Amino acid sequence: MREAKKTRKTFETEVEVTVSLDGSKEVEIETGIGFFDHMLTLFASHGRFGLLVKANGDLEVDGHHTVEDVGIVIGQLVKEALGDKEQINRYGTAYVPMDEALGFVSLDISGRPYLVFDAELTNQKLGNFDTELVREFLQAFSTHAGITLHTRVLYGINTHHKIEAIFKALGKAFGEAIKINPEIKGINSTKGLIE
Ligand SMILES: [Mn+2]
Repeated sequence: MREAKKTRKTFETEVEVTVSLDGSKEVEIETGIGFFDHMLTLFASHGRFGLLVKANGDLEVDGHHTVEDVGIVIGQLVKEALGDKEQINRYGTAYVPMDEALGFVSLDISGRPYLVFDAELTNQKLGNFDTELVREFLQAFSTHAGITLHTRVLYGINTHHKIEAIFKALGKAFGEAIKINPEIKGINSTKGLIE
């Protein structure tokens, strides 16, 4: 069963996360940042994996540490849960529309962290969430999971819709990439290893 959990505590945040790629599909997110909870719920639900997140961060400063640290821990646990990555598709790509906005994500569970982020988010704040933190989350997640992650909002007007399209596409692409494919013998790499 591909599952991992941990608690990470610093002077800025305390983050408790469980990632379950095969077992429970339960999703429960509580970070103190409503919009971020909404996005993580979309990510896990559309990725068809279980995700429990409880974060208690220094929101009196702003949401930065909380969002970044949740991204770090989810990334670390995804990497741990995937183990040697045997028989996974490895790649996932998705376009997802959200009303007038179109989001795109293409990712490779390559062991090589890289983020390409191309989205114009005009509204700077959604509730107590700073929209520039979308990039921070994806950077932390891709770095610690070892994922090459490209995302783009092709067009759109409403910032909430644009970000929602990104997170839904992230879920769909990730769900595809982690899926066990019986046609793949061993590791899906001509090198024979994905670190
Ligand atoms: Mn929404």
